[in-house]
Amino acid sequence: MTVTVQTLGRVAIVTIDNPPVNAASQAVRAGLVDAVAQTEADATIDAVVLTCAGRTFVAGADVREFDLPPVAPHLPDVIAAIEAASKPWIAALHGSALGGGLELAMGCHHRIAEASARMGLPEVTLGLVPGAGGTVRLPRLVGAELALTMIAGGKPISAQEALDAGLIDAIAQGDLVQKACDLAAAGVDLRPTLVKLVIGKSDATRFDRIASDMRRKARGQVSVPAAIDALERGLTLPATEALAAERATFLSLKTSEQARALRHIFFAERAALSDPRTKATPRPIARIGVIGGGTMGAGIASLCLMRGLTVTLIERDASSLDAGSARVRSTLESSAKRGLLVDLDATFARFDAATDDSALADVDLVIEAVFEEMEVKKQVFRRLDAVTRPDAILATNTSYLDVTEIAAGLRDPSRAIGLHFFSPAHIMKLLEIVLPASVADDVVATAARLSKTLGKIGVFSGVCDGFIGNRIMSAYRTEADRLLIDGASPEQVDAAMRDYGFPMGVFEMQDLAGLDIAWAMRKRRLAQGLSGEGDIRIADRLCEQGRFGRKTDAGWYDFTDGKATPSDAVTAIIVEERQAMGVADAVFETKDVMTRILGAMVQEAEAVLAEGIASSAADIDVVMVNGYGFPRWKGGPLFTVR
Ligand code: T1G
Repeated sequence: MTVTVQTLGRVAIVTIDNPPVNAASQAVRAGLVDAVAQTEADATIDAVVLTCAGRTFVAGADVREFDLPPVAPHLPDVIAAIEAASKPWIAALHGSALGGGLELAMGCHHRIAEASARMGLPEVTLGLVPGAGGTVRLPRLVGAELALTMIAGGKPISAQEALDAGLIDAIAQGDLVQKACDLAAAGVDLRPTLVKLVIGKSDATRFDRIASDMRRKARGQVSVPAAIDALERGLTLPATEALAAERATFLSLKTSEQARALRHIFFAERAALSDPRTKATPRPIARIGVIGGGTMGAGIASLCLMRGLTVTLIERDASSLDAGSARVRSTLESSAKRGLLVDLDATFARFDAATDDSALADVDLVIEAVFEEMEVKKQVFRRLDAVTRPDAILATNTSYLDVTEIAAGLRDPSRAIGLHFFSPAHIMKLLEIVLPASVADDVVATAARLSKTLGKIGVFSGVCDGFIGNRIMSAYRTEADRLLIDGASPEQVDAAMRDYGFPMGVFEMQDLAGLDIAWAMRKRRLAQGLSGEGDIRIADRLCEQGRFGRKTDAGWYDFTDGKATPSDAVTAIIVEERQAMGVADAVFETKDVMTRILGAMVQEAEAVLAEGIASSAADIDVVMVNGYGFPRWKGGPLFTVR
């Protein structure tokens, strides 16, 4: 049974039990309609508590139903039945009350939550708007401005924020359901939520300013402006009219291309680590060693500390160690300032640093983040082989080197794996888990569980030059250079990519990251006999002139007071290279830019798939969306062609 009704004195307890997240499936909705009828007919019941079994309150409508025609009873009707009940309903919230789950709770007459509960309307992240009254009831409970940021931003708020705003009536100290029953037994009123709204002139002005800012930031996305429009109707129209308009918008967006793309990514992210080897028993991981306290090493160390692990940082000498430790401390301090870290002292207590490898004698896993040079990495792995426990896992953070070759020097290569973090490691969600042929099944299972522990979106990759993401990025970056030779300008390419939905274009990105870093990488790769990135030397020539990007006020663009402008010097170099390659000047259509860029991405992605480097097209979409700025609401490069 997905919905059961028990009684405690004169209080009915309605429990939803639909694992894993109590999604409001058709069975749940039908069960709730029956529960309303049953409690209304029972003269011994004065009030109702609505709760959920398992780890969370209703986490939303059942997204798996969205590709099917809606089946009655529909959630808005279930909520209306609860709201119209003659006996007060109290929602008892734990875990995440999201989307339709929060809408269901707002249809109840009162709400009480556990301190750790979170509440939100994330529909815009799925290309939708709230479809069961969220844009009408939420502003009536928390006010227009917070409703706007919650609905258009899609991010949940904490129980304390909800209490302060009036979304919930109390935070339960102790047993949640018992507290809710006590509240019910003490007598609560049938408080309506669809009350008339009055918005003051100054509030309306603030609202309009925030709304226009959110519309601008959501450029290219359909759901955010639609959600703001729905909220504006919720604030101005009679509730019934606004509810009907909201539902119509939700139903029309549900079948939209962007909603389909966002559902694809939602499920793809959760299906990514489904390799059969993850069924092996993972090794326990509590103590991590990190070799190298540079940007990546310090970021990885900070991430592991923030996620509750114990970390030993190793550097080659005292000054590098001090610098690395300082990077870790400043990352943790800034995370604490942003409320991302609760107990700074306790976190620091789990951190130590040493220059002697013997400090790694008892770690469960080591991640090396040293210089991207094969011999350097092999030497580090040889050192680790000598000092770590035989069952300790050795991971390399290399972004493109051959993990099989790095592992080959070990007495037991089966304990080696690649963990390719993206900078900044404590923020970027993507983790490429690179699997050499020698890796043991339980090491694969351990890496998959570590990815979850670290809050990452993990994707398995085979061993090749650049794995999945860097290999595809290298292909479209080469195509972007070819576009310049064929007549496009850097600003044309960047503008086209931004219009498509990338946060910035490929040349702007290089100016931000620093052309010298990629230049050094290209020279190192050539020195190691690895392939270059095509035969076009425009970027090399910019570097030879010291044009490294923003940091030198000149790169693909000239920078004046931080503002980028097209550069005549760059244009001259492009023309020279174009002529040297015998290409006549061509006028380039912006629409052709993305055709070529996407084409190069898809071609390389298909090769990555065909070679078995990625285990599915969906995995490639997850990598490109979460690590390389591919617009999420497009679903990923391969989703666009399938
Ligand atoms: N519907 C169906 N399945 C869902 C689901 C949902 N809403 N949410 C999660 N799952 C599955 C998920 O696919 C995975 O399945 C398992 O549950 C665990 O998820 C009408 C229109 C709640 C914070 O957007 O944010 O309501 O892989 O790995 O890390 O206005 O799940 O095990 O087979 O993410 O602990 C709005 C989406 C829907 C919330 C838990 N709600 N979910 O995170 O577990 S639209 C959402 C989450 C809506 C109304 C509108 C998270 C979580 P499997 P998980 P987690």
